[in-house]
Amino acid sequence: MNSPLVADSGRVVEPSVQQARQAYYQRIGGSKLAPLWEVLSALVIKEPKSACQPALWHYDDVRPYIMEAGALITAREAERRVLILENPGMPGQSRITTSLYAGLQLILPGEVAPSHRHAQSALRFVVEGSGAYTAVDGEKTIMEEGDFVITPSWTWHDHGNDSDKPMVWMDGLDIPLIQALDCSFLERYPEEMHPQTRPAGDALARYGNGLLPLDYESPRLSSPVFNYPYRRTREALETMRRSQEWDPIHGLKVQYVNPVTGDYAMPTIATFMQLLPKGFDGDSYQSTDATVFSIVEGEGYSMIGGQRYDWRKRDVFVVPSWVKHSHHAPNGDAVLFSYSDRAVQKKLGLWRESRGNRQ
Ligand code: GTQ
Repeated sequence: MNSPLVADSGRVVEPSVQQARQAYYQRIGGSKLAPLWEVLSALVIKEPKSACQPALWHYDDVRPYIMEAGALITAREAERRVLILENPGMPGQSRITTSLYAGLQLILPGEVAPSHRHAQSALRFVVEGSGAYTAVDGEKTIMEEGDFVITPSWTWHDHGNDSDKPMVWMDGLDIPLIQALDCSFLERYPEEMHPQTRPAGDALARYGNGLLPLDYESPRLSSPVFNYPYRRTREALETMRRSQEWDPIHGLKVQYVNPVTGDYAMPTIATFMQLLPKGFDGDSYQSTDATVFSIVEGEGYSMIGGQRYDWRKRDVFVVPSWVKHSHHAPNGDAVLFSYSDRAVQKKLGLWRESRGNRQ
């Protein structure tokens, strides 16, 4: 206990000793040094305690602002016309959790968001509209509500809308993670659109049918399937529900996988879809991966850190790391898409969960 590296936390320190220490800190500060014992208890903590706060965005509240942006700036001018979903615990930091970014992107009919590529991986989760596209390395995919679309790290991508209605999707990117690692690169394609080199639907046919081309080896860590259509996911859940095997916390929950490796579909972001049947009254749960939820169907509420958050179709909410929460769908079936940095935490052997009792 008398080791010089143990701080006198909670104990009275003689003013003369305190003064001597402060003077010492000043002196070593000049040599770019600092005493660990003054900060250790804030650095290595007993359990996660995040600046990230629980938060919810009702789509009905946000949509008018998104449409207003459509009148103020073009997709071309903005490069990406997106309203960032900023966590209220980390204002100005362009993040929804400590490691992940979320935004709502608008593409109006006839618009194109020009082609670029970057180190950051992105997911698109379609919230409203039908028929707009994302092109990834020369292959277009037409997007529908509930589709989960990937633009892997360092792949060329542009977005466009050939339909006659606005399209809004949620962007999920690992921007804060790449920021922490200082490994961001960006390149703009010399033309607005990357040339189309493969027919639409090629990747899904090739890699998304429980088949792979003979001796296939993937050129990248991300799934070669870059659109996981909601129609298929929903159909799978509907068939699976017939066995009536409900998890008391998650309902019926699936994870999107890379068919080549069986790992999560993206190297840094884990993605999930879950069905809560009418009357679902979930048990409490906590995990180390702060999670962003987007409601695809239905309505209900979640208890997060003892507070109730009511949600309905198209709303977004976030649960911080290690905060106890539970999901409830008293009035009808609900379907929730979610994403988190679990893919990273698991690779590093850090991920933990605790299946608790009712809150
Ligand atoms: O579509 O490439 O919301 O680069 C933020 C950064 C979307 C995109 C965002 C991006 C993109």
